[in-house]
Amino acid sequence: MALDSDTLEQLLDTIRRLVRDRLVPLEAEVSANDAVPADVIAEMRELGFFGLSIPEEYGGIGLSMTEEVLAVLELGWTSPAFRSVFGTNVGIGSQGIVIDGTDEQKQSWLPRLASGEIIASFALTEPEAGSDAGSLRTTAIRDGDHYVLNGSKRYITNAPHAGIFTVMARTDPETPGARGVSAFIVERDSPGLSVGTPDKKMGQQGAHTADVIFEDCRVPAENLIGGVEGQGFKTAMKVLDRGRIHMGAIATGMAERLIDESVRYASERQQFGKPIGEFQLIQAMLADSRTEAYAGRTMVLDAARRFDGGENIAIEAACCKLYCTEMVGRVADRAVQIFGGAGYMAEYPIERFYRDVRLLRIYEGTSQIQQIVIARNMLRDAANG
Ligand code: COS
Repeated sequence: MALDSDTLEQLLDTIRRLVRDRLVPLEAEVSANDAVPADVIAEMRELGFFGLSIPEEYGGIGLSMTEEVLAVLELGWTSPAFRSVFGTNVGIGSQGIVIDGTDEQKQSWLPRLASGEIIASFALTEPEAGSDAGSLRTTAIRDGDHYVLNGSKRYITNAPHAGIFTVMARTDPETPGARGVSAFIVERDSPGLSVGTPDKKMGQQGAHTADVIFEDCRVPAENLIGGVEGQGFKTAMKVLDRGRIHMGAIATGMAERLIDESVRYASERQQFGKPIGEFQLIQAMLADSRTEAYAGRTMVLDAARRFDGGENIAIEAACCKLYCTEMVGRVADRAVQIFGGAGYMAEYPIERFYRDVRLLRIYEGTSQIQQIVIARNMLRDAANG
C-alpha cells in the first residue's frame, strides 16, 4: 500500500465529493459539447489524478493496484469522459514506460505525465490489426541513431490531446507475429507524425479518439522502450493485463451508479397506485443488478490484491474485464427497462450510460479476447502440471 489508511480515505473522499457534487451535474453538458471543461481538467491536475499510478519518485501518487481500484470504483460513478482525460496517463499510455522503460526514459517522461503537463496515448490498434495485435504492420526501421516509422494506428484514445504516444511497431519485418514488435515513445511534434480528425462515436462524448499516421517519422533510438528490440508485444500485453483490472473497476463503478439511479426511480415512479419498486418483477431486476455488481466489486478487489502480492494475474485480470464489462451491459439494460419510456429518452442519464458502457466490452480487448486469454492460460497451466 502506498498510503496509510487515513490518507487513502481522504483521497477516496475527495474523489467521491468531486465526482458527485461537481462532475455528475456536468454530465449532460460534457455530452452535448463533446468536451470536458478546461477548469475541471485543471482541478483534476491539481488533485494529482494524472499521476495516480505513477511512482512517487517520478512525481506521482504511486497507488497500489488495490488503491487504484478503490479510486476507480468512485470515478466510475460518473461519465467515463471525465476519467478518459487522465485515464491514459494512469493506465495504458504511461504503464509501458513504468513497467519496461529505462531509468532515463522514466526520468524524462514520467514526471510530466504525473503532473498532467502532457498526455500519453497507447498506439497498438491498426486498420488491419485489432484483436490480432501481433499482426500489426507499422514498421520502425533503424537508420543510424534513429528509427523511421511508417504506418497508421486507429481509434487511439486521447490522440487529439497527446504529447507522447507509446507506439508498437515492427522493427523486424522478417519476423512475423509478436516477436518482431518493439515499443517506442514518440513525441507528438516528431516530423512525419500526424493525427486524424476525431472519430464520431456511439457514446462517451467528451472522450476523443483519432487515427495516428506515421510517414517517415524519425524517432531517436533512445526512445525504444527498455532499449531492447522485440519486447514491444510483451510490454503491450503487460500493460493490458493491468489495464483489465482497472477496466473491471470502471465497469463496476458505472454499474453501481446505474443501480443507484434505478433504485431511486423505482421508489418514486408510481404505477397501479404505488411505487414500481413494490412490484416483485422490478425487485428481481434490482436484486440481480445488485448481486452482479457486488460480484464485480469483489472480483476486482481480489485481482488487485493478488497483483499487489506479485502473483501472475493474467487469468484474473481477463476474468475481471470479461465479467464486469458484460455485467454492466446487463445492469444498463435493466436500468433502461426499470425507467421504461424515460430510460429511452436523452433527458435522463440512463440512455447516455447505456451507450457509454457498450464500448467497455470492446476496447482494451474484446470479451472474446478475454475468453481466449483465460482458456489458453488454463490449458497451459494444466499442461505444465
Ligand atoms: N504478459 C507477458 N507476456 C505475454 C503476455 C502477458 N500477459 N501474453 C502473451 N505474452 C507473450 C507470450 O509469452 C509470447 O512470448 P514468447 O514468444 O516468448 O513465447 C508472446 O507474448 C506472444 O504471445 P501469444 O503467442 O499468446 O500471442 P498471440 O499473437 O497468439 O496473441 C492475444 C495473443 C490474442 C491474447 C493478444 O493478441 C491480445 O491480447 N489481443 C488483444 C489486443 C487488445 O487488447 N487490443 C485492444 C486494443 S489496445 S487498447
